[in-house]
Amino acid sequence: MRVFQVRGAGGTSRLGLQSEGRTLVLQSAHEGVATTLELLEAVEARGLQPERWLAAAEKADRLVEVLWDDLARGGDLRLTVPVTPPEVWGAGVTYRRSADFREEGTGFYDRVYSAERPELFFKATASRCAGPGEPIGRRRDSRFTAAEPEVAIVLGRRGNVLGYTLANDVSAWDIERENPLYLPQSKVYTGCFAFGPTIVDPAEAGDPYAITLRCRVLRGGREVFVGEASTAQLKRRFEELAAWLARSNDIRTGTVLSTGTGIIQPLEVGLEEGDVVSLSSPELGELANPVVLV
Ligand code: DO4
Ligand code: MG
Repeated sequence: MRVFQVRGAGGTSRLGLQSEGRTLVLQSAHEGVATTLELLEAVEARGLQPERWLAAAEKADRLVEVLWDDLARGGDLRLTVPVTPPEVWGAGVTYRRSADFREEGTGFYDRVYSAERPELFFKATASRCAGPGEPIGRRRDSRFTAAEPEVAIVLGRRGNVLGYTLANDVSAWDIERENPLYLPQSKVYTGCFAFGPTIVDPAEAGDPYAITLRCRVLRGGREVFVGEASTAQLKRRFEELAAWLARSNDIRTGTVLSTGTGIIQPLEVGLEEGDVVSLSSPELGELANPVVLV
């Protein structure tokens, strides 16, 4: 099963589900569930079973079948973030390529790549997140900002993995390179994180270490960068990253942890206003976002 959220004219987010080839959108709350976060919380707090809830909601006429392509095109109902996250965190230097690119003789990046403790950083609040088609930001004081295409995991309150999604940990690399103490400013700002289009549950995702990702940067419709990676190249396990995040740190159901990039955009092709960053994965779907200056 995959879950997503849509937003209509009223601006509130509503739950949608993809199951057995059908795309369904919830019309009104059923058993206290109207959003993805409420669904995940009900699963964790009261043992709600999504398949049974779905069957009951259908019987109660709370769901309407729609076409995924209509949602993706964005009419009256358009896709938004697949969950409104209590917090978003990032893991860094989890792929050799990211360590090699970032390392400049400091030793920090190489050391964290092979250390027992991973790099984890606070990434975003819900208001800084973009869903499918929504704008991502390039800071006005950054000359080189890059897309960081990643697999993100959605967590339960014990750090358990509830699902997988595509993510873009958009980052101002020039600010990070100037001084590692500037990392929070390179990572956290308006429109710094995109994710979606859906959350794929572990049963449907298959082998989480065989997820492939492709990133294209389009400028005026022309492709100026394309890169690929696979979670087969990930140095750490998803559960390991989640367990470190949950150490001495209460996390809430629906917390998103983006697990690091294996795709490095070349320094000559930083993001510009009007670019579109398009991520795709046969396992996780497609996520495209236009770039705006913030
Ligand atoms: O160490 C800086 C951030 C690394 C990162 O975000 C990544 O490797 O994806
Ligand atoms: Mg990253």
